[in-house]
Amino acid sequence: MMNRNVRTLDEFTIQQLRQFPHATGELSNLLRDIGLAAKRVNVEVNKAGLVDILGDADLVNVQGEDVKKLDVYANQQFEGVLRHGISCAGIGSEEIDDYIAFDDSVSNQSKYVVMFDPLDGSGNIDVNVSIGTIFAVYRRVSPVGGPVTRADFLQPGVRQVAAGYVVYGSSTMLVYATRRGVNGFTLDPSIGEFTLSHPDIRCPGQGRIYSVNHGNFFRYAPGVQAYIQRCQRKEKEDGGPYTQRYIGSMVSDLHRNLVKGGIFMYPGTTDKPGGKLRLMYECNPFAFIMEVAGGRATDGSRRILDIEPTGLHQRTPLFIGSSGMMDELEECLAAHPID
Ligand code: AHM
Ligand code: MG
Repeated sequence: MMNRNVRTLDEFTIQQLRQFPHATGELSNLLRDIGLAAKRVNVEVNKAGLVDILGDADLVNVQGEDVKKLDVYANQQFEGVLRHGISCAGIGSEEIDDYIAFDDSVSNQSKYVVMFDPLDGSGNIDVNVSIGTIFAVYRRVSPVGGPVTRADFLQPGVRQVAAGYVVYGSSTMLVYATRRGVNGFTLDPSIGEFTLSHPDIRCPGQGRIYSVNHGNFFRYAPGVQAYIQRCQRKEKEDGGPYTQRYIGSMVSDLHRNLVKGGIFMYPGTTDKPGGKLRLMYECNPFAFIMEVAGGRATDGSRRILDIEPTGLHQRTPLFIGSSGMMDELEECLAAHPID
């Protein structure tokens, strides 16, 4: 018997919509489109070990990195559903050099643009580690009716209307945030629908997990090193050392820390002061989700969501997580200022 108390992603977004008499339903449509692409990607991710889709596609993306075949597939799925849907006027993607204006009579009527990383953590595909999709939704600033422009994409993260991620893991989940809250949906394979499993996710104010690539320790700024050591030197009366957890797949690391409490750091290093992660489709969406859930996100000095972007693919250091741990980090950074 179906449990009729379980709400699907569609039912949930439509219920939310009904609370706003003037809402057009465009955002619900958009989320449904994203959910559909995620289901298609999920099917391929799950059989990646079985079929020849696994492996390098002999292509290099705009960042000069190897692209796996599944990245290409995921990008095509997300681009396809958004292009053929009626709720998105254009996209930006980790896999595409410039933004794409769909520029047809239907898409030009839409008020939203979407930026996404179709398959983050793709270096982990070959070894069966959870990977994910990350997306950010903005209301365009150019007039509805015409093609979108660069300015529609280069908006600070604080202007996001919604943001979310999909984690293709032991079960597949879609988590999205609007200003009203963060909600998580688990894919129920028996009906092929995302169903509400984690309503109103709040990030615990104080966590005990820190996530960082420890191999880069000697390349981090002294304040970051001091914070890592502070995590390791926690006294017994404070519960002992914090636990270090780093999957190396941002969506999985951040999903865990969001639910359990924790801090995730991808700092700048001496050789890469801007860090690795991309502002527009990795850091901003997670910063938005984390803030709505009660946490914080900075680049070490600025709130991530306030950064004025200059390029679609720009990088930024990232510190994100439980507000209490962010406070501790900031004490350490302040005690070791960089001249
Ligand atoms: P990608 O976009 O090329 O997949 O890289 C992003 C990933 C994140 O998921 C993860 O947090 C980070 O790279 C790990 O980097 P590192 O191996 O340098 O610690
Ligand atoms: Mg990525």
